[in-house]
Amino acid sequence: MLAINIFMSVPTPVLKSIIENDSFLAHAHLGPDADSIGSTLALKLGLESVGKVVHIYCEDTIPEFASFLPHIDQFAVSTLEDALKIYDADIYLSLDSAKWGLITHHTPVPELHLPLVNIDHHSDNHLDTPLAWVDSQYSSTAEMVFHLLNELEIDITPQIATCLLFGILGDTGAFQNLNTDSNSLRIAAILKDKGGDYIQCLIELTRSQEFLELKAWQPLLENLTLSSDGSFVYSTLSPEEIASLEKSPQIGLFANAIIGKINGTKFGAVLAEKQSGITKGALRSRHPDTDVTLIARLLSGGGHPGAAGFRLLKPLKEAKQDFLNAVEYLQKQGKI
Ligand SMILES: [Mn+2]
Repeated sequence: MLAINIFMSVPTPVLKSIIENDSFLAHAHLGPDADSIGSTLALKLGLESVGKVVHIYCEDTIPEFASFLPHIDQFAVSTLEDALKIYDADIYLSLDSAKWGLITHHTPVPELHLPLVNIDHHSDNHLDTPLAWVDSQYSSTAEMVFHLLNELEIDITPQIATCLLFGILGDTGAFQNLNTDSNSLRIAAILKDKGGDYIQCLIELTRSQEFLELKAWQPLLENLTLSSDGSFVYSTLSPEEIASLEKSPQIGLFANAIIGKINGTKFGAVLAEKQSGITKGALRSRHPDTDVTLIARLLSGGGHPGAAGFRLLKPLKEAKQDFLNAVEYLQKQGKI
């Protein structure tokens, strides 16, 4: 069907378990994102088009930004425990979820009593099952579901295409994250050709900032400081500044939008003391050569080379000094 080189590699046991069974139970993970929602919904719509039954649920509420997706109301709000009692399925499908802590808030995790199929693109996936397809070469679980539907010879309708595009655009940051590769770009093109609503996905994911959130960035922009050598920027937000705002800003959103995007710099940071005596920091690099996890680790944090964070049990002023000391230490070693 596809005259392009797209490597398909759904393991046979996973494929067989889907072909040979009729009913499935699947979740969107806690704090559901575009990839989790889009890939789960696309797989449901695809499998139902060939006569299978797929129940989908989430322990958290599905966020507003996904409300435009076709059949989004099919997600039940339920705990894993209740979903297992209510829905009598042959197979439990786990998508985009590296651990049980992303599937249920509750411990201990209830016994499944049905086979678990685990499809995920996180390299640190810990779900234990022989029916696993875990491969971090894929940008998103939505990209994996695209291959799965193709191998099952299921027609990708415009509705399915929209759900998959939503997942790919979500996890690649609209093709700006480093996980964007030629396959994710090619598949997105195919999904757009199949009638996927690319523009609506873009609007929901990249053009829907809350007005009050942006207004709350005012002190963060005011406090934005360029380092003396010009190689990085940082900004801060004090408890007093937060108290003067209508809304407390999400520093991750500010970091994504501003902090790793300043001309001439290598990276940036934002530090905020939202709770008295606790300072959280978000780090973003501007170029793949700069690994901000090096800074995060010195501040007992972690993350990805392009985006990392830390949490210090210190007031802002001290935390800022720790951050500047960590940067200076790494700069002297030539590491950043
Ligand atoms: Mn994902």
